[in-house]
Amino acid sequence: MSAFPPGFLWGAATSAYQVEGAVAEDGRAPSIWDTFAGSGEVACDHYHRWPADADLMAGLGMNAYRFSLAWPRIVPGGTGAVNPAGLAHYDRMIDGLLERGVTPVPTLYHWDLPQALQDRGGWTARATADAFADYTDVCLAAFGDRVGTWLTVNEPWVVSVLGYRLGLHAPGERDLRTSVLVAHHLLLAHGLAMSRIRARRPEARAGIPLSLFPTYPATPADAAASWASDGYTNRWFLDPVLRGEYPADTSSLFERLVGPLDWVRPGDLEIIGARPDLIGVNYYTRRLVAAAPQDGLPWRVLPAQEGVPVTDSGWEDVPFAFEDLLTRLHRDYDVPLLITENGGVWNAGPDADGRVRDTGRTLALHRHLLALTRAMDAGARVLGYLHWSLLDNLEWAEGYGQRFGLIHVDRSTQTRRVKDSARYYARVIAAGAVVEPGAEA
Ligand code: IFM
Repeated sequence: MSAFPPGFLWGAATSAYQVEGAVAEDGRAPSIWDTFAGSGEVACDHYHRWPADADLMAGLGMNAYRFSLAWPRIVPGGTGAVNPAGLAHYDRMIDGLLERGVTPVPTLYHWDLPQALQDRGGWTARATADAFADYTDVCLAAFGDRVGTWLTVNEPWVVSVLGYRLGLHAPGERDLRTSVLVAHHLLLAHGLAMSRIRARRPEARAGIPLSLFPTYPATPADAAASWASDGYTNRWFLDPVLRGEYPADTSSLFERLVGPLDWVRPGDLEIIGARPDLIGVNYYTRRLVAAAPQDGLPWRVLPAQEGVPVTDSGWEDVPFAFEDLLTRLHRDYDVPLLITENGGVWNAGPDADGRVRDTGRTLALHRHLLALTRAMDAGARVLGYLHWSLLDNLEWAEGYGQRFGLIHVDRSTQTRRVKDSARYYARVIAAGAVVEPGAEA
């Protein structure tokens, strides 16, 4: 493929708690992440510095920015009173992006659940999905005139598994049954939000960003385990959203492990399965799986394999899996795709001359974009590419040590430095085609 189609979105992504800071300003109430980690007080100070950050985006030629709206700023109690100052902040930011030629692509929920809702059961309570639908309505009424692309619930697999089975993310619970229940409520929240978007803004396009892991058997004998693991991480979310049903094999597995999934009510799957306009693809790495039980599940995800390149956080850097994923999504689900996250950790900092030579990211970006074009050549319908992340930001429980940004952020001064990878990305955007890395690598 020589060039990307007209209208292709080129940009980068962030989320509120990871970049904004200003956690106690303008009426924002605490979220579950303030309670769980409390490390987002300043973050990248994007709440105050977004105009300069938007200038940087525009300067790099980006025509889209994925950010998240903070529920605890807009409806601080989770339900009920709307905070005008919270709305005003995003109102200014959306206008500021549009003035710079940058399309706003907001995510409605990127993990910062108002603590007030957690106190009432959080995502274990079905009422939280209803509260999310009402909060979606508030956002649509405020921004729907200027926002044409909406993303609902970011990565329900990560929220339900890391937050409720492994205890690694807020709210830190460790129970498989609760995790499966929460996954259903997150999917229901997505479905209810979609119906509000359709009702208020039928012309808008909307979908759910999913964390998707292409999964491969370690040996031919591990094929069944690999498929089961794929059901757990990928199909459990893709199938209900795009086919209106949970995959039968994973349902049986869960029923065996946790008993009946009796929180699924009649009609839920019709709500969840109302066809979205797109799936947001968050892709980072593959999974290699062996048929050996681990942590209560009948498979084991293998560590990075010897000889396979890894990022600075140890994730295998395997662009072929990105291509496999996109062609598989096209083949099995035939749905438009928006790459809502792709990237990795490369921790390079400024050299003595102030330049950030993050060659690893530049090379990975180049190879992932080539994989993307191959998948598009094979038929995948891709609406845009939003790199994770715009800025070095708060990597949740990992803190600030993992740098995912195209733009370097000095933690003590908040100085921004455009990394070499961002300069390379700007050349791709300007060309509308995947150019070779040059001086950047
Ligand atoms: O930083 C996260 C993001 O919030 C959600 N997707 C994965 C990223 C990298 O781990």
